[in-house]
Amino acid sequence: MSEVTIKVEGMSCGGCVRNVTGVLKALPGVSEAEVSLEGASARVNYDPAQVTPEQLRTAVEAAGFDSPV
Ligand code: 9UX
Repeated sequence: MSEVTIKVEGMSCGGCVRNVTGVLKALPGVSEAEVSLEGASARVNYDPAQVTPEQLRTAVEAAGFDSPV
């Protein structure tokens, strides 16, 4: 299991935090996701054999937020 923190920009309220959390946790290989509104970021525990940080960022962006490297 690995841990990474990715940027998540464009969140405005707790609903966004829940949505991003759900999007991340729905990905195969993601065991935990803690999203911070104030920090504009997400700390994710994941299995690197199943998912990459790049795919985490892509999923966040598909949900309508920005996740720059
Ligand atoms: Mo809050 Mo976010 O009303 O997608 S849920 S701004």
